[in-house]
Amino acid sequence: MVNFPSEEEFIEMIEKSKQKSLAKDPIVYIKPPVILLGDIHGDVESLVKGIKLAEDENIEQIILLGDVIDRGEYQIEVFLEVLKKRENLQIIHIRGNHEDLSISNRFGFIEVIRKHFSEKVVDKIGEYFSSLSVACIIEGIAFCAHGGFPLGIKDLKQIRKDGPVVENQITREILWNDPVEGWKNYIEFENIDDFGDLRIDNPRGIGYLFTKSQAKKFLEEHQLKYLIRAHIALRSGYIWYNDYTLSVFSSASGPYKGFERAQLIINEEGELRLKKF
Ligand SMILES: [Mn+2]
Repeated sequence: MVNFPSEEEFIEMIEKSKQKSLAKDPIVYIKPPVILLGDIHGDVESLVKGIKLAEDENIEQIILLGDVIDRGEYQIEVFLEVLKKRENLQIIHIRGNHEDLSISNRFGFIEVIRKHFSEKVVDKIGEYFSSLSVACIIEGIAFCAHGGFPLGIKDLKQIRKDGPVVENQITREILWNDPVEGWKNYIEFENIDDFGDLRIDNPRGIGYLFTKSQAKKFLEEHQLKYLIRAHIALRSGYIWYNDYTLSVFSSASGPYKGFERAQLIINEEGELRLKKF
């Protein structure tokens, strides 16, 4: 347990980090090298270790693919660590479906915040969530987001940031969509590779499922090769669903004890390397 900051200090830290995010567009465009981490879900050790590995590799840009909070044992600690590291490192914190007051109110984070701090901090956290970019494009290489891409989107300029509770349909899809392969053990599909233009509701209740061919089409339209996302708990730390879609998971304690967390390194040449840690 770390010493928590005072309410005033905490609000100031969140505000500073929020200002950094506000300066960024809804989609952040970068060039490699970069290191990416998937869901952290309150596992402070995985966060610290994942960032340390980036520093060891001399890679300055770090993408957190969202869901840093909720579920795990160290909610405030993880959030503080993200804020602190963002002061000096180039950390792009992409919004996950848990970076939303309605979700984090149900899965642990806001409850523990309320034990230690007032409603002012909760409001400030909501502002921080709203400030976050929702996707990152590694130029010529990958579309990175927590869940996926919005089905049927014509122009990426339609992608916007959203409020403390995500309500925009496009943003909801980016934060919640899943590859259909991730659900194939749970639901029966006639043809997993191609639904055509059918919209299959995500069994999570928000967003849709997308197929390999839909991912391929989206990536080709934007001259990208890979969709890199998180959002699904993976015992193996990562999984390639097909040639285009990769999921990374970086939490290994609390509800995910025993999981093999992973991170993705993309070097200057745009080559992908997955590393368990
Ligand atoms: Mn998620």
